Amino acid sequence: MSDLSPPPAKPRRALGRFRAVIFDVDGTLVDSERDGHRVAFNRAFAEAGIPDRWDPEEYGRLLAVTGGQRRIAHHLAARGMPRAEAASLAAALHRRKTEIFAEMVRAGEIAPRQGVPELLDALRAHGVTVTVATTGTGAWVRPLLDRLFGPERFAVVVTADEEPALKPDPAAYRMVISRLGIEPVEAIAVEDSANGLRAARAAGLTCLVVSNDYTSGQDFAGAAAVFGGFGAGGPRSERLDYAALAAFASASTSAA
Ligand code: XBP
Ligand code: MG
Repeated sequence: MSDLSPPPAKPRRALGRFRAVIFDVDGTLVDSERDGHRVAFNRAFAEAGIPDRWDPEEYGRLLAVTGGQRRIAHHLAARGMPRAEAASLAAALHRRKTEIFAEMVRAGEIAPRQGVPELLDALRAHGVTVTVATTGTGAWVRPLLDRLFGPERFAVVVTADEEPALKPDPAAYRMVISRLGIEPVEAIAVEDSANGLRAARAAGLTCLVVSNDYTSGQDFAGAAAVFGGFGAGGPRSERLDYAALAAFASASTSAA
């Protein structure tokens, strides 16, 4: 599952011209930001005797800065701390935040987005290779994926540990593609945010966006399609389930 493991066999074309689906984690596979990461950041601040607390609105604005450590450093610098001091305090706070969040994962406090387990099960049943490209930290990403979706569910997992250039940089997507031994046009990315969409597009991928409360007002120009959630039950254009994904893949394969 790590990038040190042998590369997986080249995925077959199980979804039209596509050989793999690459999922983002935060906000896409899991509902992790408002009641997860935000809470862990605030606990780390409290433990360190720092008075700052991020409420849901402020945290929503801070999500424009990807990566927890960069987010803290940006916040500290914006409230006047010298940059070098902000960077080193951010590193220490983020180490503790990562431990706290990993503990929340172990305690079962982070849930998949509704409809995601069903989509992953259907992709497995149809033999589609699924992978992950995230800017999150490996220490919590890997236990979270194992706990919620089962061990070995994803053929490749690239986190900030393997690729420190964070989204909107395309590096994490490029690493997944290269490890699969496929071309960018052969993969579909599933993202929740404009930063993630930019990363996927810059890597040359087709990108579907499934927005959430924090991201639904963002600019998704360049997305192949935008959905409001996962699962069946709503109008086809509003929810992403396996049938919608297969219909998209088939239409996009005949158009190519
Ligand atoms: C997620 C992030 C992460 C998380 C916090 O963005 O930017 O920083 O908010 O996790 P994406 P860490 O969904 O685009 O990957 O504290 O581990 O960075
Ligand atoms: Mg995301």
